[in-house]
This record gives sequence, C-alpha cells and structure tokens, in this order.
Amino acid sequence: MTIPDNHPRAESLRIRERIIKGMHEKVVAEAGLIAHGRGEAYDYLLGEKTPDCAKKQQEIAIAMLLTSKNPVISVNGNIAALCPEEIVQFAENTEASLEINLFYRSEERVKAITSVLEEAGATTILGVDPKYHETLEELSHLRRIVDVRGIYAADVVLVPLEDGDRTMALRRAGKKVITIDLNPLSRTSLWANVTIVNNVIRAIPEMIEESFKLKEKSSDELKELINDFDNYQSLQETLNFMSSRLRELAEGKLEDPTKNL
Ligand code: PTJ
Repeated sequence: MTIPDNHPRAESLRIRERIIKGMHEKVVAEAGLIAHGRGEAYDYLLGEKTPDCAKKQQEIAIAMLLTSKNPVISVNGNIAALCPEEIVQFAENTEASLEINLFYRSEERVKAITSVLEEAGATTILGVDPKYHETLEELSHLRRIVDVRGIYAADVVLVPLEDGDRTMALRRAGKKVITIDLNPLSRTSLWANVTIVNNVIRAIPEMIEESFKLKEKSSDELKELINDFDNYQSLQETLNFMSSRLRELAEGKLEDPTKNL
C-alpha cells in the first residue's frame, strides 16, 4: 500500500508496511506483527525519540561488543525486515558474527532471511548450515538450535527484539547478553546484562555512528565504561524518564490538537 507523504504518521506506517511485507515473504513470523505492535505502544512512552538514557545504554553495548572475544548478533524475522543493511553494517563495525536464530523456526523462513541478509551485503551467515548445529540444553523450543561457531561459542550475544526464555538460557550458559527492547519490564530486559530501551529503527543506525567513535578508544577505557554500568539502575532511569514524561503531559504539557479547529 502507498502511504501518502502528508499522513501525520507516514513514517510509522511505512515501517509497519515493511513488517507486513516481511510476513508475506515468510521473513517475519505472524507473531512478529503482534510484537511490533507492542513495541509501537512502548515507543509512544519514549515520545518516539531516543532518550539520553538509551544513548548511554547504546554506548555501553558497543563497548561490550568491541571488547569481547567472540561477539555474535542474533537475527530474527523482525530485525531482518526492519533494518537488514544496518544490522549487517553494525556487525561489520563491531567485528561480530551474524547468526539467524528463530523462535518460529522453519527452513522456509531461514532461507528467506538468508536472502534478505545476503542482499543487504552479508557474506557469512551462521545458524543456517545443519553441519554446524548444536543445541543449547537450557532451552526447549527451536531457539535451542545454535551454531557451534556462533552463539554456542560466543562470550557476548546481542539479541535485539527478543523473547525472554533465551536471554535467561544464555545467561545461565555464562554468556553476556545485550538486548534492544522497547519494553523495559520484559523478562529479556530484566535478564540482560545491557538493555537498550529504544526502537531498533533508531538504535542500530545510532550505534553504527557511535561505534566509529568508540573504536578510537583503548580497550581499558572501554572496559572502564562497562564496569561503571548497572543494568538495573539503567532500567530505573528509563522508567523514570517514561513516567516523568507522562506526568508532565498529565500536568499540562499535552497539546490539544483540536484547539485551532
Ligand atoms: O522471528 P522469530 O521467529 O524469532 O520471532 C520473533 C518474535 C519477535 C515474534 C519473538 O521473538 C517474540 O515473540 O518476541 P516477543 O516475546 O513478542 O518480544 C518482542 C519484544 O520486542 C517486546 O518486548 C516488544 O516490545 C519489543 N519490540 C517490538 N518491536 C520493537 C521492539 N523493541 C525494539 N524495537 C522494535 N522495533
């Protein structure tokens, strides 16, 4: 569907169209549409902008990826539909491997996502070749299928837009987990080492830019940044940001769009 440029929510609708198209092409799971809608609702609470607390979370996440030995970025259907070029570029900047790991796994979807990532410039994609499949014992569903060269051996895993079980399983397996999740109260957000409460649509391009700057820092400087970080405190900052924004709106800042009718 063509979205008219003058539609007040044109950008948001175009992003929705990407998810819908992705679903028709088997890239996105049907449940991915529901996940997207949930994300949109939380994004309203952020004012659909990146708050300072998310900028800090993004900086720490990059520092963690840059100082890790075997970083892996896990790709699901929503990420492949929303920001394929960006995720490929970000993996390159942080020297992370890309691995397809799906909750609603099927060969058809793995193939569709592989094509999307290849078109976006990815040369090596893990999680595809059954020769390298291993299982993460902590998990009972299909996300347990991981690549021996990737998530199985990783010390740091970025799991954007994720369901909670795997974050818990990865933590129990001794890995550091970074997530990007608009819901600061999700199990993933609470279980991750670093939670970025932001829309992947904004977070990943911003992280690409920031990664160029952080790559100039020494490993000791990056480690110092990480050591000073506390995910619970950081989530509290996000919740404070959301609640004070709502309070300000409730106490008079809410503009009446009908006042000039
Ligand atoms: O492609 P698959 O098979 O691996 O399935 C992927 C989905 C997303 C369907 C699966 O992981 C799932 O069901 O996830 P959940 O449990 O719905 O969690 C998704 C989380 O991502 C929710 O907390 C949403 O608020 C959040 N979210 C949705 N859209 C965005 C987002 N966070 C950041 N940016 C978004 N654009």
